[in-house]
Amino acid sequence: MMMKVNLSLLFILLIGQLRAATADNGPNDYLVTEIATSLHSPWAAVQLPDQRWLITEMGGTVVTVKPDGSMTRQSLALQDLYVNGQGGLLDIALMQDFSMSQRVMLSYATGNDDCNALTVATASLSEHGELVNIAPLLTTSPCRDTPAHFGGRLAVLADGTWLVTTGDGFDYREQAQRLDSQLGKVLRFREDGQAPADNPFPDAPYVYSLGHRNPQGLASDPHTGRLYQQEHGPAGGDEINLLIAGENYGWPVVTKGIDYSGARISPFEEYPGMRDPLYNWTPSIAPSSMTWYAGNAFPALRQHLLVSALKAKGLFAINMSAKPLSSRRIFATIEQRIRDVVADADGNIVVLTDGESAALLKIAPE
Ligand SMILES: [Ca+2]
Repeated sequence: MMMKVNLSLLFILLIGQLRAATADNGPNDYLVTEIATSLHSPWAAVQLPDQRWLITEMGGTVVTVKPDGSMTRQSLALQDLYVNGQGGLLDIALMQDFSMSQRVMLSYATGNDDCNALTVATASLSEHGELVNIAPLLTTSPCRDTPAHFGGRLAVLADGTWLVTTGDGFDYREQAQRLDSQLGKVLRFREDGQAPADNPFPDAPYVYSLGHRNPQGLASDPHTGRLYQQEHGPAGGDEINLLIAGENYGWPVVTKGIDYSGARISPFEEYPGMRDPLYNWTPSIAPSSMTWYAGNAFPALRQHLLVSALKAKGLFAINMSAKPLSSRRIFATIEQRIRDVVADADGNIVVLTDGESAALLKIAPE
């Protein structure tokens, strides 16, 4: 009798563990289909209300994919576009009033090998499906002479103002701490390119936060309005931060990563007045993009941040209502460098792979 009770108990415990394991690893029953292939070094994808996709390619082209799968490619008239290394056409995002205005925001590198920067511009989608009336709004200063660490991620806030992340230019890490430089910052600007009057630093009107290395993820929880930012660390020290106006996120004074040479960048893993990351990946996964998942297709992923990774080749999920936070790989059969992650109108998860012959993939429940 005693034996039987123990076995039943063991059985219940085992089932409980199996369920926990399934829930932990994320959805197991999913189907991956191709929305588009033969994309050339794509950087970002956005779905329009009419279900078309717009995909930026770093060389300065935008691919439009219709629901029937047909593709067109347009070379954008981007004045002074700088294509080299990590530079090129980067992000695209829809204006809040896109349904009426058909306007989008773009980010791209401008300049040349000796003096380059990040530029943000607006454009309009014509009735022929082409991006026209491209109007630059702002260009970061000072310029740098490296083809690396441009940041470039755009996000619109509930009040209609915009954020753009800027990188430290790789060789200019000290400037991430200086308010007279726009390198290594998150900048906030109005749709007309002006600085909002309520930005935190009167002497640096566009700066929203400082102390960043190469941030390429921005996401917000629509219910709480909390903003999350993600950035590439050096060797280790990739971060997710709770983004708050006026805060200093530490780079390069504080980092949990080390330099590629193996040298310590900083003796400090924390420092007074500098905000710790919510989550840190060491070793690095190279986080390229991030979205807050609120869709219905994968209920187990609601309240999660989904993070795409280049180096770690895949997709990660962070349950933002768990304590402590932990990151886990999801959809493990996707073993490719991922450049962007978004959800479509049905809550399916859509990822953009990286490289010269890349694809836009839809992950749907099976
Ligand atoms: Ca930091």
